[in-house]
Amino acid sequence: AYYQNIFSEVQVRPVSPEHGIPVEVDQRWGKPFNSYLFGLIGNAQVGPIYVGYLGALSFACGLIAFEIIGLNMWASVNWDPVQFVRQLPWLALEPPRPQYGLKILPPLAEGGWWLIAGFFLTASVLLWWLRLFRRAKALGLGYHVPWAFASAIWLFLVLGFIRPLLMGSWSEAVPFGIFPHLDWTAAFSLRYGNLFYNPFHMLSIVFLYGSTLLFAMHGGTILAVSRYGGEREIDQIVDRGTATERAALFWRWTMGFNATMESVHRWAWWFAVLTTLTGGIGILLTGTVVDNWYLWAVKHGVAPSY
Ligand code: BPH
Ligand code: BPH
Ligand code: U10
Repeated sequence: AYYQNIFSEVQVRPVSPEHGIPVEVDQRWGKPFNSYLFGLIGNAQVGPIYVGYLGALSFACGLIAFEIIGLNMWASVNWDPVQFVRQLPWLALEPPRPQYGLKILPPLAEGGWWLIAGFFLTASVLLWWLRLFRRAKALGLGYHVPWAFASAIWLFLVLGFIRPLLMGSWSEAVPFGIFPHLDWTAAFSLRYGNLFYNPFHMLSIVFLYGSTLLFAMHGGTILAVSRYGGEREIDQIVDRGTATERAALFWRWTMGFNATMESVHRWAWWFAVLTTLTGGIGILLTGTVVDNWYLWAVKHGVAPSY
């Protein structure tokens, strides 16, 4: 094959679109078309997309949550369209105040809408997880992607559901809104004595930054050996070629040890998964088991106690 990259690639544009392997229940939707721009960043063929009842339900629930949040924000500026756009980043849909505790349905304007939106958003995300699982199964894949997403959902549920349950109040949960959720994050850290001293926050940071480090290393490595066919990573796992050899040697020479064409993907998967897994543990412990991370750190000799 000729050496091809984003600049020299020949875009495949079949007259009749490629439909992939047959599936038992076929609910693919949309008339496929070719796009030059998509061809530059990936496959030129766009669609069909698999809808199915899980996808349709997930999208419907997501849309309901999105609408409830948006309409509440709009109502908060007296339905003024200009102010809605101007103040959008500051607008919020807040959870119920503490006096409502875990009440299922407080007045709509006092957190009721927040609970309804949260319900539909959670349903949407869980349905999306089922969809990932079912699509992976239909294609005969492993379940690595759905399990990785499950790790993200774990943190999502801890922040918005599990921890508020343990604390006995929905008011503990995160508001919907751009800056409001950032304010919540900062306030949370301050309230519990600086999250930097939470060892699970530390771990989560290690894995988050580690993920970007690994992504940069691996993306760079593969691009650098693509002239030897390195981007055909799977071929290179099964039948190690000069691209893998050089990639491995590069890292062995640079830092004394190296991964393999397969294991580097396991490194990446675990780093990403552990980011939200450890993060969720850290949040769950905050306010339930530990009330002040700074004092905790002093007590355990992590922070100095002058
Ligand atoms: O499918 C996915 O990715 C493409 C899954 C996903 C994942 C996955 C998936 O497989 C994995 C492995 C991860 N995320 C992993 C991670 C990391 C941890 C391991 C972690 C860092 C992380 N994800 C974080 C995040 C974050 C944050 C907060 O940091 C966000 C916001 C996300 N991930 C988001 C996502 C989604 C892109 C996707 C995903 N991660 C899950 C999609 C999902 O659950 O969808 C449910 C909702 C819908 C289907 C509908 C939503 C509706 C729209 C918001 C509104 C539509 C508007 C409409 C079109 C306008 C028209 C109406 C108007 C005219 C009125
Ligand atoms: O897990 C964590 O901590 C243990 C989170 C986190 C946090 C948190 C977390 O909850 C909080 C409260 C803070 N950080 C607070 C702070 C302090 C105040 C701002 C400050 C000290 C700080 N964090 C600092 C830092 C720093 C630096 C350099 O200063 C770093 C690097 C970090 N924090 C890093 C991190 C991460 C390790 C971790 C964290 N802080 C966040 C990990 C992460 O990826 O979180 C995002 C992912 C999710 C929330 C999962 C969402 C998955 C959903 C299923 C997606 C659904 C999408 C859906 C389709 C959307 C549709 C919406 C529409 C319908 C509207
Ligand atoms: C990828 C990939 C791919 C691969 C891969 C990888 C991405 C598909 C197939 C790589 C990925 C992995 C291996 C996965 C794991 C990676 C991570 C988790 C990312 C994070 C990595 C780390 C945390 C590891 C960090 C380790 C480092 C940086 C190496 C540490 C090593 C050193 C500090 C030694 C540095 C060596 C130097 C400077 C040169 C040699 C020096 C010595 C041996 C020391 C002694 C020196 C002398 C005797 C010389 C004299 C000294 C002089 C003259 C200086 C004197 C100065 C004085 C002040 C006295 O996609 O493909 O493969 O593997």
